[in-house]
Amino acid sequence: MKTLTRRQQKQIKYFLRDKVDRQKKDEQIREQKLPTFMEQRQPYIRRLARNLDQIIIVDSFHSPELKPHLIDRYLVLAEIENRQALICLNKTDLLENQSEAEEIAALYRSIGYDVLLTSTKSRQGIEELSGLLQGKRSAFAGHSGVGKSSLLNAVSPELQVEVSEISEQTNKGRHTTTQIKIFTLGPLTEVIDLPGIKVLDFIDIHKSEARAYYREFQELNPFCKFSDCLHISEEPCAVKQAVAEGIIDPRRYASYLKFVESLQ
Ligand SMILES: Nc1nc2c(ncn2[C@@H]2O[C@H](COP(=O)(O)OP(=O)(O)OP(=O)(O)O)[C@@H](O)[C@H]2O)c(=O)[nH]1
Ligand SMILES: [Mg+2]
Ligand SMILES: [Zn+2]
Repeated sequence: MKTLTRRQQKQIKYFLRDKVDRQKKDEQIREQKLPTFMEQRQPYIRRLARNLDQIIIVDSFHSPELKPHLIDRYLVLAEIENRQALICLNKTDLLENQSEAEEIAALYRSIGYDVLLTSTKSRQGIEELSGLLQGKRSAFAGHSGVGKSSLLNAVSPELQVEVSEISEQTNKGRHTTTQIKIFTLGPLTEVIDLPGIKVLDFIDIHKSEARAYYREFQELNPFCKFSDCLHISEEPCAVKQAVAEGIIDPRRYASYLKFVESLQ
């Protein structure tokens, strides 16, 4: 018999796991227990978000590279859970040209999100970040190595949160924070440091719902010809028209298409 490659073995393993999951899902649907099934499979940040005042979405310039599509997925999460989001673009000291930071900050501000440009090295934005934490429960979310724990240390050095260097080979973080850690900074101020997460699944969201979670699409959605327009191939489409006219940024539209593709 031909021996299977490791890749094939892995594929089979995933397939079986999927199959078990599918059978379980069918059973749950039959027994009307779908919400429980979905709930158990939510990424923990979704469940945590409900107990937060704000989600601080951290990303970094160059090391590791900025991942705008991941920022957008975190924003979707904030929209679904109806939480305040603060985008924190860190490591501005690594930029040769600050206009790169200003440009991406302007994009998100134009949609209506708060954006802070920070650096734990030059301390840009740290006082402001500290101010925005006061009186709230916030969690720092983002992929590994972007500087979530370092930002906490910059705000409150006495916390002495563990951080480590980016891997030189991969230019990625080393998953230094492995557990959720809650710190109390004042009587009403709590901050939560999260392990790096770069995969955010939305198993309970249907493709047709995606358009509700891209904030700048919301006011255009009713003007598409079809009330359930996905803004992909339907015509006429108010969102596609807004992209063509430069009202919606093509990067956000591309990220939306990728997001829809990733859904059921
Ligand atoms: N140049 C520069 N480096 C930074 C900055 N902030 C953090 N770093 C460095 O980035 C590396 C990773 O920082 P961490 O704080 O451990 O990152 P993290 O997001 O907590 O990573 P995980 O815990 O793995 O999710 C460390 O070497 C930090 O010194 C910054 O503003 N500028
Ligand atoms: Mg960390
Ligand atoms: Zn449309």
